Amino acid sequence: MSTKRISLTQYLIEQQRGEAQIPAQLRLLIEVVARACKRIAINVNKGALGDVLGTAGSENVQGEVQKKLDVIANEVLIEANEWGGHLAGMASEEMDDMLGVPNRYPQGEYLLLFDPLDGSSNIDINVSIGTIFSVLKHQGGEVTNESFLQPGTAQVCAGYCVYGPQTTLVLTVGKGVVLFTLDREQGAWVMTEDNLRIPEDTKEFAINMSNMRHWAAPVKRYIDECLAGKEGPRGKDFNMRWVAAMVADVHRIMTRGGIFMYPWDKREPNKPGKLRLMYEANPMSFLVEQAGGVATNGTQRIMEIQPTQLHERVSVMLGSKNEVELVTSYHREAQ
Ligand code: AFP
Repeated sequence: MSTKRISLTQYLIEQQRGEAQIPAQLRLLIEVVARACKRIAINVNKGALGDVLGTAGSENVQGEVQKKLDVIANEVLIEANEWGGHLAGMASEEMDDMLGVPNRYPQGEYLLLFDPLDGSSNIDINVSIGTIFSVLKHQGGEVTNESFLQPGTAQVCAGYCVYGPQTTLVLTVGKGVVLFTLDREQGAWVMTEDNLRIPEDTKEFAINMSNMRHWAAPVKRYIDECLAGKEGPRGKDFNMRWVAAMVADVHRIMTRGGIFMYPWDKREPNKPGKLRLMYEANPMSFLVEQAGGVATNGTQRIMEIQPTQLHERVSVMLGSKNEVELVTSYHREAQ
C-alpha cells in the first residue's frame, strides 16, 4: 500500500486517465453507488434509534419477508441512480422486474444490478451486513429483463460495501481489487488497500454446517477431509467461520483467504442453490478472480454461466484457488 492515501474520487480520476481508461459515465456510476452506500450506512447505523429495524410487512420476489432496511436500501439506490444519465436500467433482489430510467431523465449505457442489503437476517442482531453491486453494459435497444441476462464475464465493474465495525467499499473495474474505508469525519471514501490478493491456500472454510446431511457427496467429502484435520488426508487442521452474510464472509476471504461455499442441497433439489447469480455470485466472483481466487458452481466457472432468468440461483464455491479447485475436482470426479 502506497503511504499516500487517496480518495475514491482521485482513484477514479486516475483510472479514467490511466490503464483502466474507465469512461466518464462509469466513473459517475461508481461515485453515485458509493455515495448511496454512505446513505445506507447512515440508516443501518441508526439501529433501534431510527425506524429501521424489523420487517416491512411485505415479501420480495424470492418470497422472503422484507426487512425495513431492505426496502430503505433499495429505495436509496434507485433514487441515487435514476437521474444521473449513466444508467439504462436497474435490477434488484428486492424488485420482481428491472426498472427503467424515468423518461424525464436521460438514459445512459450501463445496467446496474444489486442486492441492496445482503445478510438481512443479521440486521436485528447487529452483525455485519452489506450491499453488493454489479455493472453491465446495455447492448442497445429497448431495456427489458432480457437486457440483463449477460454472463459474469461481461461485467465491467463489481463491488460491495460492508456495514460492519468499519464501513468498507471493495471495488474492481477489471484491473485488480481496491479497498476503501469510510472516513466518517470527512464523509469520504479513503483508499486503505490498493491491491487485495487472496492467498492460494487456506486453513479456513465457510459453510452452513447445519445443512450437512443435505449436501451432495463431493461437498461432504471435502468438508469431512477438512474436519479430519492433521490426521486426515489434508494433513492440516482447519478453522470454520459462518457470518450468514455473504458480503462479510467474502470480505474475510478477500482480506485473509478462505473458501466460501453455499452449495446445492437436497432440501430443494430443483434449486441449483440459495444464492442469486446476477447480483450476488457474479459480482463476488469477478472480485474474487481479480484478487487471484477462483469461483465455480462445483463444475463450471460461475462467470461463464449464461443466465436465463433475472433472479436465478446458483451453487457457489469461491475463494482460495487451491481449495476451490480441489472441491471442484471432487465434483468433476463424481460426474
Ligand atoms: P438473508 O439476506 O436472507 O439473510 O440471506 C443472506 C444470504 O443470502 C447470504 O448473504 C448468506 O451467505 C446466506 O444467505 C446465509 O444463508 P443461511 O441463513 O441459510 O446460512
